[in-house]
Amino acid sequence: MASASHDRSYDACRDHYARYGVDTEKALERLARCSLSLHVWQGDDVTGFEPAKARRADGGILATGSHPGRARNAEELREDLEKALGLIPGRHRVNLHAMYGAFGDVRVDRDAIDVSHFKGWIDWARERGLKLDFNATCFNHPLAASGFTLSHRDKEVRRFWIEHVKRSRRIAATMGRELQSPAVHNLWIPDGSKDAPFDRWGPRVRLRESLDEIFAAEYSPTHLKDALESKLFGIGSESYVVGSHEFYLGYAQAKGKMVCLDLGHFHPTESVADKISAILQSHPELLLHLSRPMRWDSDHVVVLNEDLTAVCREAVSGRALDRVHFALDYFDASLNRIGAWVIGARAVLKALLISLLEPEAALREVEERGDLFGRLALFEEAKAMPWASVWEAFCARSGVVSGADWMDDVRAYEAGILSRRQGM
Ligand code: RNT
Ligand code: ZN
Repeated sequence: MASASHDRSYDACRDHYARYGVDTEKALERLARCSLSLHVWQGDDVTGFEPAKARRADGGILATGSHPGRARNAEELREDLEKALGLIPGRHRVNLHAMYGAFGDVRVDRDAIDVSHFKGWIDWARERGLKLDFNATCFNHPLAASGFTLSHRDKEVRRFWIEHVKRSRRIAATMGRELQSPAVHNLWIPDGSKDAPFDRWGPRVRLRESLDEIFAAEYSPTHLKDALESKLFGIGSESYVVGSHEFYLGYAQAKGKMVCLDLGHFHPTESVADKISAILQSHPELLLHLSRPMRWDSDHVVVLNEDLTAVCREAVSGRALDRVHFALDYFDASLNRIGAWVIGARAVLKALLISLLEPEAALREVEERGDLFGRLALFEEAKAMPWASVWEAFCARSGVVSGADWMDDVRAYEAGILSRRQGM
């Protein structure tokens, strides 16, 4: 009975959209091909699995909150990811950091990691038909405590991190080859200073040289895609960030790499959405880190808001969905972590769907005629179009619980599994 009334509401909304020249079936078909990269670090508060490691803010990254149930090892993290992925319609990727290897009780420092430490993840991904992305971890480590890594003035510290990133890229390329889908390797480093430096040049010269060394190893683009993530400021790098947006934009363009735009890494009034059509004029592809800044780069759980929809609309209206990689990047330890994944991922998919359902032809037509009233009116009408019924259909067809019923699943998992995890 529920599904009959469900279908009726979908049929009605399909007709509604058809009046604006929008084909809901096409939108659903396109949405099903959008893969998000789900970040493992929401599941364990960006801690990682290196032995005997305290939670440190080196590099300015630290999740706040103390909700019980954090994943303490790879088995728990994978179990949690499976739960979350089961509540997210579509086929998605999993995004790892180097600190999530299986290191056992042995101390394997970051300059000694190799693909053997990630075999468990690759096997797991293969069994479940998932694809992987990867990140070097240049924070949460004593050699990052000074606030400098690849741009450190000490050659030995630079050597350590160069080796780490080289190894991370090699691991990523192996993942891409084994799972037959290029892994995106994203590089974010915390380098910068709390107070105003005299020399803004030296660290940037050293970063460029370190990157040149790192990227000297070439991999097939069918195995690996490199991205570089800038930041405006961070905890401990309030006044100067070596890898600024301009730095990486120029470097990436010169070297054929992608830039990564994190929604929390720009001035609060700056539109990341507006950058997409600008950057994609001269860059083939782009990585997005979907996050929700709250006054600053706070990494709150992504929700369906105007910023998110604006970014998705740019990728859709520019026919650039195949050129933009959508990765989630936030970490909130104050609430159920599986819920945090699902809320964020569903929000992005909804924003993509809303964008795919926009009355594009009508909007283009009024804009081309210079009908400014018509354009504004259509924008407003579009906001109230019945996309929710199409979303319900998407969930139903993907075999995923729709509406708010998925909340019950998360609560049952919390009661049955998460609550048993002691000793955080
Ligand atoms: C930090 C960057 C970076 C990290 C993750 C863990 O400001 O956003 O992307 O959040 O790599
Ligand atoms: Zn990020």
